[in-house]
Amino acid sequence: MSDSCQAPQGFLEAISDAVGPDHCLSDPDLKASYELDWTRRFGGPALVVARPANTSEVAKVLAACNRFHVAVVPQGGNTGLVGGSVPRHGEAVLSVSRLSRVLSCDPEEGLIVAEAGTTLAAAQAAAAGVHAELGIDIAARDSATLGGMVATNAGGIHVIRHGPMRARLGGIEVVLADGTVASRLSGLVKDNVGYDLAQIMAGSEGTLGVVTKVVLHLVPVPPFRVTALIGLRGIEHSSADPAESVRSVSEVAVGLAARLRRRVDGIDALELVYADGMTLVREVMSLPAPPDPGADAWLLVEASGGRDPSDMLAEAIEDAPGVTEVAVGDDAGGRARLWAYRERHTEAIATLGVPHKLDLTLPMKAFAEFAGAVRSEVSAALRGRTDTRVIMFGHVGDGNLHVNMIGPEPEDYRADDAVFRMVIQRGGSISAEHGVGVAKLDFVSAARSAGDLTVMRRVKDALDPSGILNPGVLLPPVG
Ligand code: 2HG
Ligand code: ZN
Repeated sequence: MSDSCQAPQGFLEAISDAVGPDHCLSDPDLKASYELDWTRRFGGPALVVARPANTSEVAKVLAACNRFHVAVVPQGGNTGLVGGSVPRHGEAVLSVSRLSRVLSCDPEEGLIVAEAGTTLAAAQAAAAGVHAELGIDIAARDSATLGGMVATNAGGIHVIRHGPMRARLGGIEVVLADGTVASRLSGLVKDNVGYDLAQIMAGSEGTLGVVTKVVLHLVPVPPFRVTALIGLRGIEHSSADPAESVRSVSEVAVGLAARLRRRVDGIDALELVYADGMTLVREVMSLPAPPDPGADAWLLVEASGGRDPSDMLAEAIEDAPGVTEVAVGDDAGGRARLWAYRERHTEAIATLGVPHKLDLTLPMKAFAEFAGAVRSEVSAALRGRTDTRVIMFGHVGDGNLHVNMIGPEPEDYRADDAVFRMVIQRGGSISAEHGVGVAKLDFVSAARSAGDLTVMRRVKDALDPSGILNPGVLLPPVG
């Protein structure tokens, strides 16, 4: 296996023959944007970047990598946050960015078929053209690609209503390590003929094959959609101790989220931001004051359906413990203005430095206690280092909290490990929606049973016997 930037003789010619010389990039300047991930924490030199235009070119690239034993990293929009889609040690990069066509969008069948490099935003626009939606949405929609979203089983803001990417999948086309094309694109909802190819690939992080086409289920555009941003203050503890005040307002948020789900039909999103993140986002993005600018946290709720959910929402929010002020958006512009406070967190945090991003799920009963305890555990792990900023936000409706830390060096894992241990102790997940990549490799064995890992390894060995596909990602080394 080649693991340096020295290509085996004849390999670059084979790639150039497969994709054409213009799309076989070996110039360092041309390769640069494929070599570093979005966070700037992960990356390394690529042996070559291959940019195939279609499935048969993908098959040729993979067959060449297999023949020459060259490791290959599949890459979509390079918006991954765990180092799973960038080279580490001189692997080849296979970018699907040129596979970007929407092939069909059929509201009668309720299906969209698109190539893997299609951005989420482009697929959403195609769906909107037939008065439909995808039922999945993430802040990185303009760059994230459908293939990458399948590979990471991306989640996002509508998971509580429509599930993560694997729940949206109606079919797939994938190229295996040896160039074999496996395709199941019928999109039939009932189709029980054996193993489910799409589900095997969802969440496999480029270790089993390269996704080339994706079939997704559509949902109709609801006639009514309302978003509310709700200011919250902690009520059960004094706010003298910052950890207790985070915990207290988190308890309020978890309680309100549960109440809204009980009382309001058609909840699409339940998102949470805290005061420190709100202050940062407002400063960096020059956003106006939110409702109750002095609140400890804000819950963003969105609901939609065949009837206007405004009254139901107002009744559920009224008199709810800890609620201070509310702003409502019921048209596209008004909703977008409220979403900006939540969605622009990632960009705002990136202006502070290279973040450590921990994407976690907690059981609901552990969410508030965990959020209150994170900062002291991080500080203990870093032995009192005081220049670390911890900013949390996330999808409180499904227990998914994003813990961002700025301060520790990129390769300093002490705080990451401490937080992962906290999550495992509380029965949570170390990867909610971003995947494992290289960032969480050390915790996979703690997060999965031995038998589970054996199945994963055997599937990997069967589909990629030479181990050329994204080695070092998702599966921890044996032993
Ligand atoms: C989001 O929810 C994304 O906006 C990114 O999952 C999370 O930046 C992050 O930590
Ligand atoms: Zn998220």
